[in-house]
Amino acid sequence: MHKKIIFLLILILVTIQSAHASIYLDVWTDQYVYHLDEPITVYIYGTGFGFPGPTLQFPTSCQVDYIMDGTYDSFPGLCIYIVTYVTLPHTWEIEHDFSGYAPGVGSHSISAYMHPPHGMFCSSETNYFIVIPNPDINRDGRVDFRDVSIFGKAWKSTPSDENWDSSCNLAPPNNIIDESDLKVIADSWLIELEY
Ligand SMILES: [Ca+2]
Repeated sequence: MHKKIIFLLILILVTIQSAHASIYLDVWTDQYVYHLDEPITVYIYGTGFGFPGPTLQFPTSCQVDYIMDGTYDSFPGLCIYIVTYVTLPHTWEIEHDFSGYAPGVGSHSISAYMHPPHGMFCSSETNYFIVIPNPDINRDGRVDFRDVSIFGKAWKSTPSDENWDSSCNLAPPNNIIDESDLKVIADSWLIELEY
């Protein structure tokens, strides 16, 4: 009888662990290509919570987060999303705050992270997005002659020149404002951007 109870306890523990181990987080961004400083919305889709059931509710809670380029900022409210009641599976939508970590031009990785206890047996997808230079130099939401006017003042300058303007260095890393930078503007001529 005693052995039977121990067996049942072990069975319950194994079942709980198996259920936890099935938690899976898929993560992606609302766009694949961003201009520099453009807002990023992160989506995290959680499945397989199992125990304690398909609905997560108070006092049980979980904390889901994302890690960009391996950089995790735990500052409260920056990119942490605490859930006390949700029907699962569920998609979390989180705005990326650039004051924590501003991704520069290039390719970036993003993965999801769920804090313990639910995250103890959690696995996450890693996804990617790219950031390209922003030809909207004056950030007024439109690539037009106003940007070309600013660009013209920095023409053929290098970082040691007085008229150097890093916001015109659109095709790094050559560090001279030249035809390659002008091509970035030309390729985006009259496009409209939201910030
Ligand atoms: Ca502009």
